[in-house]
Amino acid sequence: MSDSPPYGGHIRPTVSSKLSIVESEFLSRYPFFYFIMQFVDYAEILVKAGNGGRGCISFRREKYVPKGGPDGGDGGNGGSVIVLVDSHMTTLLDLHYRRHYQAENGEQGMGALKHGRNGKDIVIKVPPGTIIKDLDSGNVLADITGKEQFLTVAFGGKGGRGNAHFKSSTQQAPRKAEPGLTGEERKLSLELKLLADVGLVGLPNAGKSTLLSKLSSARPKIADYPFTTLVPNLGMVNLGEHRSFVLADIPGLIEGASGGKGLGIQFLKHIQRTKLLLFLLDSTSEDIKTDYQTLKKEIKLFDPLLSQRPEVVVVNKIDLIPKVKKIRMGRGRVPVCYISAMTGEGLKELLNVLKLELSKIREKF
Ligand SMILES: Nc1nc2c(ncn2[C@@H]2O[C@H](COP(=O)(O)OP(=O)(O)OP(=O)(O)O)[C@@H](O)[C@H]2O)c(=O)[nH]1
Ligand SMILES: [Mg+2]
Repeated sequence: MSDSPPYGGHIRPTVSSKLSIVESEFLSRYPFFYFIMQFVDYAEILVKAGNGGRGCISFRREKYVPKGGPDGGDGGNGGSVIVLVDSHMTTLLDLHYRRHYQAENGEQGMGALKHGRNGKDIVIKVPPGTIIKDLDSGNVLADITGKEQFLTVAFGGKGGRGNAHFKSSTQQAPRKAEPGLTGEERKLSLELKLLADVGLVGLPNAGKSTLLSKLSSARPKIADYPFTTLVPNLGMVNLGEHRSFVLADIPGLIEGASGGKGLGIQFLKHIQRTKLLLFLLDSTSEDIKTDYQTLKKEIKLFDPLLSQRPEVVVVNKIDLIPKVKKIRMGRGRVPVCYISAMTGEGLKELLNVLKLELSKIREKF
């Protein structure tokens, strides 16, 4: 549980209008894909820092100052490429459309000891939870999680020294200056794994998005058909006493999701970093225990560690059944709540359980 989470209220992926003609045509034919394209969680980019400007060879020439000596200034430094976290972003969509980032070169040094202008840095904004990897070495350079975190991914080349630096007792008129150094160039991959405290897991139509909309100011699409949610949604849930947590709603899972059925398990990585999983079950289903086992199985196949995460089981839609039948989970160790996300029944109790479970986790780590 974070006292000051990196998100503010309701967060939605941004939509870019920069589509190519082919993409626009494709999307007009298959509008379904438009929703998916709004959310991009992987991108590969090429970054190139600016080169340093060369140092200048120049001599002071002034009336009444014979043999004025060397006065060549230094070249400016090349600009660097910096990755900066932007807590308002939730997708790498912008990087999907722009793949090359080149910072400015430094300017050459000039006479009269004038330093060349430094090249401007270029800043690439990414959402919190972005993992940056160097594609050539395979090394992870950073896992950007904080609010104001930044990382220089390619350093600009240093400007060369002008001939004024090379004057010595034996060399009074040096005809030597340094060239600027070349800026770093890197191929990077950026992978987004959203940061949320609690992850909602459920079969399609269980009411995950309804629950998110009731607990936070997020307004995900809700409808009476499976796979309404096509991309993850985040919302901030207020627990009072200056406490809050980020809840993630991801597309529904079905049996065989790990083998690619439905929308597959590609979105599970966005709840991989949560502290707690909230299993949402539909009380009108034939067998809610089987539903729960199906979900657990798919999660385990995706990541065995994720299936061991602390959990809370929530039985939803109790307004639709005449009598609530209590169930036990994990030999009674897993808390079970009974709610109606639609009418709001049981939501207060659920928040209390979540508050308690999150504080237990915080004590542990
Ligand atoms: N009666 C009743 N209906 C509910 C309740 N919660 C959700 N619903 C309805 O169930 C349907 C599915 O709700 P969603 O919130 O879209 O379900 P979801 O789990 O997000 O579904 P996917 O995004 O497709 O995985 C909608 O018609 C909701 O109005 C509830 O507590 N009671
Ligand atoms: Mg949904």
